[in-house]
Amino acid sequence: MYKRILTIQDISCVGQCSLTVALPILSAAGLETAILPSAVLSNHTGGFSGWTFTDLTEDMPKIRERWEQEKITFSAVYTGYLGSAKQIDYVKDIVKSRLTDGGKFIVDSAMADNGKLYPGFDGGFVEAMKKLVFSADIILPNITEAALLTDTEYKETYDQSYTNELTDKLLQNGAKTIVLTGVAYSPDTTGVLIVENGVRQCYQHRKIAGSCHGTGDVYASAFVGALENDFSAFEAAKIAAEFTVKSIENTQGDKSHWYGVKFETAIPYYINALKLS
Ligand code: PXL
Repeated sequence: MYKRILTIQDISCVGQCSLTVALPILSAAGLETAILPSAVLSNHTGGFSGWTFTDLTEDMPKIRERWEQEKITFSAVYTGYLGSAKQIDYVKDIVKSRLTDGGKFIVDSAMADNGKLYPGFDGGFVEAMKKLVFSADIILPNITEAALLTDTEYKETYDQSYTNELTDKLLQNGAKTIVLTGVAYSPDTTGVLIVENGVRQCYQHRKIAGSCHGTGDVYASAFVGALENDFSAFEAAKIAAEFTVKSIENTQGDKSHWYGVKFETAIPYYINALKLS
């Protein structure tokens, strides 16, 4: 079956995040990709001095109604950065109405990193995001988001007992499959912790110095692309990790490219890893 998936996140016109990352990666994964933009920004909010923000919340129910009339459905729905807490109810309506039976609902709770919420988000948004995350089939929080979603203290350095606490609390609250990102037990490694069918598995890989913007979106998109090519969550998490590391490596040393990663350069690797070439 030719899969059509829907991704709901913002258009940051410049900055290599959200839809400008998700669309090319999901296309490379051989998936027809429909979009629902949550907002349009001139550029992302992570490091530029300002940005425009056009909220598209009220377009969402109108678009859903049109899709209902056209009988358009999706074999997966993948959400990222959302523009307002109100959108979360609209997204839930879309999933309920347009996701095919057995289709996966994947949520990247893109709202925070490095212990801080992104500009424009507050506690009310976190509470709303909990509703979305705990209704999803698969979630991809980073450590900061997992701490916020479980009302747990954020820690910069930690061991396995902390990441087990986070994933246990996520499961207790209703999470099903968890891909916890940015799990770094030592200064020079990082990785992901996957909880799938009650089994916890960690995939650690080399860490590249410095923080990179947009890697969460590259990672989540590559993960969804692999998952929808029938890889398990663990295999998809590994492929996405290697693709993201290569993208970061290919960006290192170019100071003018501080705002995102050159994931385009690693797309041939990704297609090969998915065995599509
Ligand atoms: O990469 C996450 C993201 C998505 N969209 C916008 C952002 C960010 C992170 O800062 O600002 C607009």
